[in-house]
Amino acid sequence: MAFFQDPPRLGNQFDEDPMLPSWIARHLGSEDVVAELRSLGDLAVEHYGKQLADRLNEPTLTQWDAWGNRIDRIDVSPLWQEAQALAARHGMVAAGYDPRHGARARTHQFAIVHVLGPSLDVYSCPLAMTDGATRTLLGSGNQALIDRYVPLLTSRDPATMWTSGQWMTERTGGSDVSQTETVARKDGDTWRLHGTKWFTSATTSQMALTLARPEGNPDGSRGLALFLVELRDANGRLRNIQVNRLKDKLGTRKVPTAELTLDGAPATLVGSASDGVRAIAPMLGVTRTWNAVSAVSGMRRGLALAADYARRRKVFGALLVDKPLHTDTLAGIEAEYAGAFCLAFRSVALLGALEHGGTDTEERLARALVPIAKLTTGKQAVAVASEAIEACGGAGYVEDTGLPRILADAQVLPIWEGTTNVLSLDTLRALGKGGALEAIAGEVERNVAIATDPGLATPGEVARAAVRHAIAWVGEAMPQPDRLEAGARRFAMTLGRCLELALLVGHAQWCLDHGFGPRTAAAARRFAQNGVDQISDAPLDDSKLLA
Ligand code: MFK
Repeated sequence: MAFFQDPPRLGNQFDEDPMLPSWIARHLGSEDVVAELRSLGDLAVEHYGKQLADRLNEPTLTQWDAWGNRIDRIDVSPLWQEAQALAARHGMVAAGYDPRHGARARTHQFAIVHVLGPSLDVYSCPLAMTDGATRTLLGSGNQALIDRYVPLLTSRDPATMWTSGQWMTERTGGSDVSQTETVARKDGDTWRLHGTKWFTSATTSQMALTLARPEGNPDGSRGLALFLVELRDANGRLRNIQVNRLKDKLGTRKVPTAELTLDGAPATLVGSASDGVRAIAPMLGVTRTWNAVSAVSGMRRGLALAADYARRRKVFGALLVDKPLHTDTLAGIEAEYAGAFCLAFRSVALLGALEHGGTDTEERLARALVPIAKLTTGKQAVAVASEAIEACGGAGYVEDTGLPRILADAQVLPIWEGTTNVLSLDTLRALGKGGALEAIAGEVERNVAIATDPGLATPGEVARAAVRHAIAWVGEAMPQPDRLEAGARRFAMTLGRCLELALLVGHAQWCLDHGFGPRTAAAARRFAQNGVDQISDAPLDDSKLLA
């Protein structure tokens, strides 16, 4: 009988998650939520099958109809159409604003996103921006816009739910948005936008938040203002917007990312006619948190498939799972997942806390923790996805197994919503506000101090030593701007990894005390071995020679 390898399969994506059930028990403790997540865990498996079947369907742009009319119609894949309805029904945005769980609503929402998201072909992208737009509008104080749009953005009815885009990036770049070229001209009671948006995902959305410079405003980001654009008229036609083309991307290929020309698109001013970056900042906090959760949920999917494959694949006389080297490799990336999970969901909890009051310390901590979580988990997601597909051997490199997409989709995570370097600099800016570094050190100490189990002592000390080293380094480097900037990524990554380890240590102790077993403690020990402290000063002259 010829040999055929069994493909990897998924089990229930809630029950099989080594972190989520204990985290939910500790931070939400609701039987209803467990039942809901368990049922979504099965739905995720069902949609994984659909995802594989839908693999070759990608969005298309039809610019002209048969009679020469410009129509710019975008058609998305069948799974994306289903995802829109699922997202509404399961409250993937709405749950975050549901008063039922108070400050813990965000933990509930992102648990749903974590379980279901990886099976929806990056539909998380428009949802993240929809969530960001909701938060931005709620913070704007513009009651007319809140009353009109927030109920649509947070609807649980597929027939009425709207999604929102976020158009910041132009040809001048995605990082330095102060160079935005789009101009806003007053036209009676409305504004009209003229310019080109270079990376607009979710072009199928009904609205978008975007930056433009009101005519006559000064250069730089202070001169920008935040606008809301309704994309289509009552007949579904784009309102003075042209879709120039869809992007041909490495990953996220189901997402209809487009280049747009705004040719007098009508827009509404959200707040004042300046300070647009400040006005859109709440969006950045929310979408970067989505990015961190998408990073951990992407890691989970790769690991779930790699772990199942190891239980099915026999080589050199034994199952892979019984091979010490393979087990060692999987353990290393499982520990990375466990740490990343804690940091992403700690950011989630802080978002919820701030939306329900929140202390000064929580505010300072959140401002720094969001960029740190985004940049740290984004890098981990790529590394873990790469190892996970390698753990499936050649099959991991063959498109119709569906495995390579995990890596290609992960690669967007360190890029969009602020690259690793931009977020490292944002971390320095956040710490510059004062009190944030102390809040991080306090967070590390509070979590390490919970641990009484002797097996957690060494990982706890590794986290403490790393945060001490990071604080000492930044204090020394502060007066030397080039040294500070050159080392900013290693500094931010060290803070990210020591926060992950400390949170892991604290959660491991809780798991030991509450019947969730020793696995999280093992993850903490392995994470500490993987390496935490990355602080070092690479000589600037050498870097110049090399770059
Ligand atoms: C599926 C599709 C796949 C597509 C592939 C993806 C390809 C890429 C697509 C993209 O391009 S996504 C967009 C990526 N770009 C970004 O996320 C922006 C990255 N850049 C930054 O985050 C910069 O740091 C920033 C634009 C914010 C810097 O701009 P400025 O003009 O130098 O801002 P400034 O002066 O530092 O801050 C202005 C105000 O905003 C300040 O408030 P005050 O005036 O009250 O002091 C800041 O404190 C505040 N602010 C800035 N960043 C903030 C913030 N507040 C809170 N959180 C933040 N992160």
